Amino acid sequence: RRSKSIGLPDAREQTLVAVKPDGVQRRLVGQIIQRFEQRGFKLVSEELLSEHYCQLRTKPFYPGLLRYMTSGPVVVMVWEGHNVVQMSRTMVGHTNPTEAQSGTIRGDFSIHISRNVVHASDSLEGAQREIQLWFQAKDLLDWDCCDRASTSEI
Ligand code: IDP
Repeated sequence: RRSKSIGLPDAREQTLVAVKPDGVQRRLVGQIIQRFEQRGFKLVSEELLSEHYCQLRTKPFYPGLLRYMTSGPVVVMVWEGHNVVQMSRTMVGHTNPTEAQSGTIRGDFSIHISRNVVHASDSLEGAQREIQLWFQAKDLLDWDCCDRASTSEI
């Protein structure tokens, strides 16, 4: 059953929040997002999903997949590091949560293939295509962790 909106007058007001470099480097992104979620704010962002999943458009589950993926906002990120494509897939786990091992994200947090909580690109080429789809080059930063930079450089 769909819940009724209580209709607060300014409930559609939007703001932009950024986690600044020290917040990112101190691994606080998750905790900061959690504060906004717990306070009751709603995360809103754009949808490019039909393009994202265009290779699956002939599959019988595609209409349902699009309905699922556009049912609310998604949080899209680019993570960087040695072997990150393959290792993210390992961390995310099998597409079907029934097959996903405990300890993987899908294995720990999901039970059905059509609600498997997270996406990670499946190849270097796929990652390149998806990153270009969601981000402009200017959105992607080349940065050194503060652990390695001397404070006099900042
Ligand atoms: P992946 O997400 O593990 O890379 P893909 O085969 O690329 O797997 O499928 C993309 C998404 O489509 C899956 O994560 C899942 O949400 C959905 N999906 C895949 N196969 C099925 C299916 O048989 N039924 C329902 N949804 C599916």
